Amino acid sequence: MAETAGAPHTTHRPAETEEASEQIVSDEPPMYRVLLLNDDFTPMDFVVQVLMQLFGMTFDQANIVMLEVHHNGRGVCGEFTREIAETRVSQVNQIAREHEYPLMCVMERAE
Ligand code: TYC
Repeated sequence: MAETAGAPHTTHRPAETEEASEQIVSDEPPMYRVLLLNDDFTPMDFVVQVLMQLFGMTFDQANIVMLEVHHNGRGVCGEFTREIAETRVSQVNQIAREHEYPLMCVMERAE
């Protein structure tokens, strides 16, 4: 069943035994972290432009995130609900492929 706005979000957390597992019910939707991954080919200024266009960052914010990725291998673009995160990941990967850069964007569940 599709989740509607305002519906409770149920998370099943597996535990050691089935008996010990628990259902956690929250009003908050699950959040997903969108991450950029480093590569040796995508130009720095292209990454900065993508962060500004798709994540609404200022030039200075985008530079900080780009350099974080460049130095540490990955960096956080933001945390979003699942649909928005999926859309941002697709948009980054699509614009990167259009320009024939290997830039990679992924998402992970934010706890
Ligand atoms: N490492 C790239 C370079 O030296 C720059 C880069 C930064 C690439 C962030 C990808 O997500 C990235 N041109």
